[in-house]
Amino acid sequence: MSSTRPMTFSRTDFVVVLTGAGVSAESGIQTFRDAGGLWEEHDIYEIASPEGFRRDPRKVWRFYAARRDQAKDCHPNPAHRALVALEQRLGDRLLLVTQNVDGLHRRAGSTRIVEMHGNLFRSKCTAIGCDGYHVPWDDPKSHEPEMPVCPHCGSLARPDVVWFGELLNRRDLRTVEDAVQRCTVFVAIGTSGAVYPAAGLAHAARRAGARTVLVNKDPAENLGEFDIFLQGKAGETLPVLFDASDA
Ligand code: BJW
Repeated sequence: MSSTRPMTFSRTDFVVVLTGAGVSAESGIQTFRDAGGLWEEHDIYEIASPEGFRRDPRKVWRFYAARRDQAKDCHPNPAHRALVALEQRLGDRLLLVTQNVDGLHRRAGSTRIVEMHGNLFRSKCTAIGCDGYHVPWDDPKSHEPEMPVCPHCGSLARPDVVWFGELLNRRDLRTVEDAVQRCTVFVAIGTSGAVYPAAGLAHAARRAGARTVLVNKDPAENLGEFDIFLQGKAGETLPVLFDASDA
């Protein structure tokens, strides 16, 4: 976007960046709620809820196996790389919070990151007592079509992602909420602002005194929580916005 200027940060700024599916769109990964998005093709609660998984685990696994296949062939785009550059510039004065499960931020090189909705390339055991045992993606059984099992106890495994109605990892949520309380700048990128608790973070940050900025292709549902809205594609906007050379 030609009107975007590099953001300047002071030495005392602490920045929280929240990303959503729009950041990976230019890598070729489908978003959820855009035209042609995943929830247009699939019933959201049949796929992304524990009830849906109990009803038809094979169907849910087919969906996630296809997502894994798609994501592993995709590559980080200029938006992911701009956030790595921002981390190099700000160090521990940045926390990147992503709702994305595709792992592209880590593959780009971001390290100060919380994946609040989990990771597509991890599975976990569903058995009570074995709950949370991680089934590594490189375990041969997890390559079997559709229904991977726990190598520890043989029970059905499930994708290690957060579905509707499920609690987020308590430690991750605490890290995110603490960072939002002390941030001076909050930037949301490529997210529709439709899903909580992520959608509530802009409100919390602003109430705590932060400057709030939205970078998105379209107005988000929580647009009113932002002081500045930069409408555009993340891959075009972020390299300019986070360009350190002019700052
Ligand atoms: C571009 C672009 C480009 C495109 N450049 N931009 C408070 C109020 C009401 C309800 C609730 C509430 N608190 C909790 C709830 C219930 C529920 C919820 O939020 N429901 C809403 C639908 C109303 N939340 C939960 O259940 C959460 N759990 C929880 O809160 O537990 C406690 C609790 C439970 C029940 C009741 C109360 C409390 C868990 C939420 C888990 C979400 N899981 C998913 C699936 C993850 C696994 C997977 O990937 O399959 O997470 S759903 C899906 O949505 C996924 C995403 O991370 C998430 C957000 O989507 P995102 O990233 O915003 O994508 P899109 O597609 O929506 O938007 C993309 C945007 O990018 C668009 O705006 C485009 O314009 C833009 N874009 N290209 C820049 N190139």
